[in-house]
Amino acid sequence: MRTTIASIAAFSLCLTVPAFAYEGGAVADGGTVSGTVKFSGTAPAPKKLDITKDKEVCGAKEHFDESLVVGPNGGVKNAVVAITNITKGKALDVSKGPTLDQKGCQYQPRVLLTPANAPVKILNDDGILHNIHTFSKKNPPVNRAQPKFKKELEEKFAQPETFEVRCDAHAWMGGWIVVQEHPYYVVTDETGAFSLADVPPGDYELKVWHEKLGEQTQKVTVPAKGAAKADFTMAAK
Ligand SMILES: [Cu+2]
Repeated sequence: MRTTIASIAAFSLCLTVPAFAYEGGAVADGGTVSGTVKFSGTAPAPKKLDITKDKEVCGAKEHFDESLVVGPNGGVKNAVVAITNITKGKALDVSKGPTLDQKGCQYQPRVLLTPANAPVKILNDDGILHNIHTFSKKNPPVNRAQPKFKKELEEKFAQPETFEVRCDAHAWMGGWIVVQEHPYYVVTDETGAFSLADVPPGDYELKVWHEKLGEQTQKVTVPAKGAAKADFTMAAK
């Protein structure tokens, strides 16, 4: 009898454990991982986008395809670098989420990181109708009109996932949301550089993801209070 109850209890526990188990707390002797994501070869010239609607607002400045932005030094902007196999480290703050701004008929930023379950603020700065449409699979898809009088919406995403965001009103508008299960995620800047801090010493797998260039992984060892380097080179697919 006792065994049966214990088995049931253990089974119930399994069901309630989230898909991602991560324990946040104080980090002793944390180190850093930093590096760059570079493009291999000659980057294509940025393509100008056709602004076909709401030209008085959306056409106030020229728009270029941002799905691959390579800086003068060959750095890839908007790549996401994350540790894939970390179960313990600094806390993930879910009380405050990031802001996704629809400004000039463009998503700013193009690639948004958010902790799972954090409130994501979605702003409409343009005074025209936008429609936030997520192509998520693990999280219920969001498809909400945001008329000009609706300056702010809020959404939460419970499941770690990377998915595209599109605007049904403006075909050229596109972006990405990356939902994090832990804090060790970062987006590269215009030089392709990234840095992750307060990483507990240990052996990890580091993954880079880019919307056009795909994924790569490499192993990295973070020494206590030390610095590990990891550089990626990505080619057009
Ligand atoms: Cu729009």
